[in-house]
Amino acid sequence: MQQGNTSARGRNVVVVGTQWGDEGKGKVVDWLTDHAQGVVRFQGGHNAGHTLVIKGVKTALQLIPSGIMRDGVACYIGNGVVVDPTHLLSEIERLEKAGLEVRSRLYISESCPLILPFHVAVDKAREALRENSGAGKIGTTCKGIGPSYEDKVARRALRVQDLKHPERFAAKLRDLLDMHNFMLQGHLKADALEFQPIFDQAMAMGEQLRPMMADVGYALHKAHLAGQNLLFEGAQGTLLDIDHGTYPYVTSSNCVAGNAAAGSGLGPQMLQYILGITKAYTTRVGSGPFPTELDINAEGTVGHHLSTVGQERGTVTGRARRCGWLDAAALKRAIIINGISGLCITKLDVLDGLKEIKVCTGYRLHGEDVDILPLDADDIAACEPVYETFPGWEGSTFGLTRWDDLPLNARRYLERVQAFIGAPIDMVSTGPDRDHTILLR
Ligand code: 2SA
Ligand code: MG
Repeated sequence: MQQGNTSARGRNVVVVGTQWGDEGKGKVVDWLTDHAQGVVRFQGGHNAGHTLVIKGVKTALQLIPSGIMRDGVACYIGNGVVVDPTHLLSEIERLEKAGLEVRSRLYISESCPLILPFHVAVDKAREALRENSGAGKIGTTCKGIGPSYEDKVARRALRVQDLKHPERFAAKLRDLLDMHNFMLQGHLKADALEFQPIFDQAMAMGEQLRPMMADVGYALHKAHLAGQNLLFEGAQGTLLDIDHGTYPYVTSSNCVAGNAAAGSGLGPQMLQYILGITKAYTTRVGSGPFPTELDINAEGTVGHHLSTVGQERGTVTGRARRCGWLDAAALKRAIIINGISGLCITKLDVLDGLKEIKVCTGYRLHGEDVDILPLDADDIAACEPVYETFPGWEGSTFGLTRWDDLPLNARRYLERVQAFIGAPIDMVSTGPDRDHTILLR
């Protein structure tokens, strides 16, 4: 591979996770923002945790696009995002306290469905019910994401635009709350919520959010016509996608690149480069099948190494992430679904010091060889991974910025992964800081 100028810069770029989230998208989006005038979130909500390290200072963003960390970059929350106004305002205030200018360059689509307190109550009560009934939790972040998307699809959601119309808001809220209280008090065996505090709080927050409400699709269209570069920041990852992920152990939105258009209002023709972010190993937080999973608790094992050296804990919930080897057969599916133009491999330095490194290149499933992640979660759970084993490397890759400086075995490992998955590796991230980046194209 040769060092050069990545084609991920200088056009409209979509950044998506190719695994189960936490691939390091936040850092890469921040890095690419040098060449963008706008950053757009198009799905998910504050279940996301995008960690950025700038000059050694760590910031975790959940709902606000990572572009907010760069002066003058416009940040758009597209219609595909579910917005919890309480959380949004507290995230704005946190960033303002850190000295950032937020309100003048944050645009919130009027069409975003709201997350309201009863969505959170339903999310929590459902998880408890699943656990107690033996069905097993999904392991959601309990932020009300799923219940809010349910209301959207059922065409009864309260949206950001409703905050501008108190009477309309009140009427819709009464109906919606009645329905959720019926569920909460019925089979979810939880407490009902009261109308007035939810209404009063929503109206007060609506006043604060009003100057930021926007027609995001049209604003993006105009930004594009003006020659601006836009960056679309995916949240979660392909294997958590509501349609293409390990259903039902998924989130409730489409995390794949195709949704960057639908979830923002800019046409798909305007999206020129799809950058997939892939961690050099695999993690998953929450329940569901994970063929290459390793035990993270036994000291001295590879699983323990990945978990501790990689500091694998949920940014939002603090949960320990499950860890395992890179699953290239799953990656292959993610590359196809997203139409990946190029990949960025992150956290390569976490593999430093391992004697040998494995990559899953297929599975044995019910006595047969399979070369791509199956679609059915039960089949995935029954998959036995087939591994290729590589020798590890000596020395540290941490912070390296040149391909040629990587140890030979690290280069061989990446070249083999690239050949197997059939997509180019355009970037390698060797540490959390902006500068810890190797650029290949
Ligand atoms: P939800 O809350 O309905 O979206 O949960 C459904 C599934 O989606 C997973 N999920 C995530 N997986 C990885 N990272 C996420 N963001 C946080 C982070 C998570 C955290 O960056 O670390 O702090 O725990 C994220 N958000 C949702 C979730 O685990 C369920 O499997
Ligand atoms: Mg995360």
